[in-house]
Amino acid sequence: MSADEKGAGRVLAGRCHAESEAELEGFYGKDLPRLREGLEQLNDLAEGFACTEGNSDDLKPVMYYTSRIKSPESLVEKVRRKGGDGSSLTAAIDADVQDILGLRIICAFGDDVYAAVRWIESQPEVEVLRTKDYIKNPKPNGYRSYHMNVRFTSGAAAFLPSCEIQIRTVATDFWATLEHKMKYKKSVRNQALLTQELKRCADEIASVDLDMQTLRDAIRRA
Ligand code: 0O2
Repeated sequence: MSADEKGAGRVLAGRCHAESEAELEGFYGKDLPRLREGLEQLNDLAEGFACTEGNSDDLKPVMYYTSRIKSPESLVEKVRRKGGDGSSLTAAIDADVQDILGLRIICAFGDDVYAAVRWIESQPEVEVLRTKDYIKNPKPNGYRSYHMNVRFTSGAAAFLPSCEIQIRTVATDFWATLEHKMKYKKSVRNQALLTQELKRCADEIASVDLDMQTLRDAIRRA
């Protein structure tokens, strides 16, 4: 992962899963510039929420965010997984791949996650197609995150039927990063034990998140 700090006043933004420029250009070709512009529109959503008023006395609602254009390898794999045919942007759109562009917003506290969701829902150019609340309904492995599939009704990203936004706390992001690594390791020894330990950590992290939220609320009231 590479990280770059954007201009003054912007939140630290990382370009997650950044493939080599040549690889992206080779695969997406003439569509790459508009995908990049679309990614900026997603980044602007994160920036817009980060700049919401009323949080100046506190930790910022967005600690950082990352965004990415899906890597060719991952895109082709997903088209196949969804029963599609071909290896192109068009094939991915036809196969209903919804995360060709992805944004991940990382917040300090659980309440900020839901504030971000409400803020995104209120944006006039955003149509929310689907949400999945893996915070209220964690996956069996312990994964916690709020997912939104959105369509832009105007702007550079509007040519895509859907973009994916994941919003979660910094603690659960730390967990998801490690868990994701295990998923992609072909041969992991003691998989059952690791899975069990990851689940235990996920539950502890969720509990600490709640404690931190309670502490912040108490400090705010004091
Ligand atoms: P990758 O390798 O991250 O790109 P979809 O396949 O998106 O149409 P799905 O699978 O129902 O439909 O979507 P969901 O549940 O919203 O998950 C989408 C993405 O969330 C995944 O993308 C992961 O990035 C992340 N995610 C979901 N479940 C887990 C989990 O258990 N652990 C971790 N670490 N991440 C998870 P991809 O394309 O499946 O994978």
